[in-house]
Amino acid sequence: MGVAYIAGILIQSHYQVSILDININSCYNFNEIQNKLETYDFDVIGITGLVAQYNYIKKETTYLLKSLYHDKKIIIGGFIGSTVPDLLLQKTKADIIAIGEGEVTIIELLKAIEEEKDLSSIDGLAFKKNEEIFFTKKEI
Ligand code: B12
Repeated sequence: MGVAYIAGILIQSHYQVSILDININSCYNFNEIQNKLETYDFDVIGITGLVAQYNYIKKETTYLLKSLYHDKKIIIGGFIGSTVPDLLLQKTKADIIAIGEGEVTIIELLKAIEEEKDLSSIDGLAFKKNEEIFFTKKEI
């Protein structure tokens, strides 16, 4: 449901959104994912998930995505983002983690990425700068 909220607010703000549902129990393999991604044109990749999906997100998804789209920012949100943000930044290829509710955060974040602005004034984020992990103020 989280991803639908995020997609809804993005569409309302005139962004284009494509959703690929790679639930852990579904039968996509990585060739199929790659084939599907090739049909999309995108600037930023958002991932959601639960902590139980950590290995899948860590080992496979972010490494595959970064190898294919090394210049695109990868943002992880959802319960996994809120629960283990520092671990995700250390062990996956994610660039930015959204912590807590994402509706306001995602709009501010995309604007900052577009304008190449610093992320420190956006609440509810964790991100890496020069290999150091920074947390911004919590989302209320
Ligand atoms: C509904 C629900 C379910 C549903 C639907 C799950 C789903 N995949 O959506 C069902 C019944 C299927 C389910 C199953 C399970 N669930 Co459940 N479920 C919930 C519940 C009650 C609500 C989740 C919800 O929809 N919230 C509303 C949405 C709008 O919020 P959201 O997803 O957090 O999204 C917001 C932010 O996180 C953020 N966001 C989300 N994604 C992204 C992405 C980006 C890029 C950005 C920027 C932001 C962002 O923005 C959104 C809007 O603010 C929560 C507990 C709770 N009270 O929150 C547990 C919960 C999420 N479930 C949990 C668990 C453990 C499970 C199961 C593993 C249980 C099991 N043993 O089988 C399975 C996993 C199924 C699966 N493969 O996903 C745990 C997760 C623990 C964790 N830290 O990861 C929770 C927190 C319960 C708990 N307290 O233990 N669950």
